[in-house]
Amino acid sequence: MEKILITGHKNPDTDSICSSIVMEKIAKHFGVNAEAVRLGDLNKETEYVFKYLNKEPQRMIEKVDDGQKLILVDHNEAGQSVENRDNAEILAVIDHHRITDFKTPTPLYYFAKPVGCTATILYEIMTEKKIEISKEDAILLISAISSDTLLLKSPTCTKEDIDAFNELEKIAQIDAKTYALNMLKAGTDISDLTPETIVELDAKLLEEGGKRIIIDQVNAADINDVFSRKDEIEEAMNKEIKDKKLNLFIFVITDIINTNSKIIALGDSTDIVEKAFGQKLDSDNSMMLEGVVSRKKQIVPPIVKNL
Ligand SMILES: [Mn+2]
Repeated sequence: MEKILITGHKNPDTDSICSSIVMEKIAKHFGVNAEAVRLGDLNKETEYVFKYLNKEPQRMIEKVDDGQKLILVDHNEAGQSVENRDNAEILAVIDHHRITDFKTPTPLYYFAKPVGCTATILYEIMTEKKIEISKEDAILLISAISSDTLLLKSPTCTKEDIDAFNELEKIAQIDAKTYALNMLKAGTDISDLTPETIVELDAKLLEEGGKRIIIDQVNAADINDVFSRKDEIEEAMNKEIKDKKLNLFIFVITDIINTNSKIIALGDSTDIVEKAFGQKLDSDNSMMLEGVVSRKKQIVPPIVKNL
């Protein structure tokens, strides 16, 4: 039987990796010969999950053959998908992102919900279809939900995510909050990364209102763990500004314990940041943003509004 591949997005996060694996189980339940694959290396947070489970992650691929049948999880935008997707056949999408340019020549299954995490949608499908959720499935899903919602504290988190987390905790039979905090902390260790890597780790380019802006976000258990490397990080930011002709580079350090963020802003358009957040940058180019943790909901919108 022809094999169907399941993939999350490029530069995969915990949701893309864990949801692909659980989706494989759901597909097999329906008699589909499916295999979860990944499009990149695991980050340290996701590595923690696999060490905890004493499990090997799925194999990595870069591109697919013409005509390959695919199931996409945790993304739908072509630019985030596997190479050669245009010549593949998409059978299903399970996602929680905006839809801007999605087109297929054939009918497909499309499961989308504006929840905090793809894993929450998978949990709901499994519950509805009465598919047994093993302890390992529960831990994979808890990991994804905790990662995407910053342990249920991000404004992207919904009641559905919280309900799923609580039910999965019972199945996993672990103290899910303690587990998830350790997982998030494992992901904050960037001590062995170069500043050039750090400023590219989770960088998103925004091109709007004639401006080119990069917003990069890193999580920290203590903001000073990262802020103490400010000089070398600023040097790398300035290089990016020059190389990529940026008007603004915003580097966001998010405190996962106290749920606030400190930003460093450089470029010729830092006035946008001051207008967006209604405060002046300190003389060291930084600004504290109390209660701000979500780039998607709390940083991008005020920036775009003030372009
Ligand atoms: Mn996600």
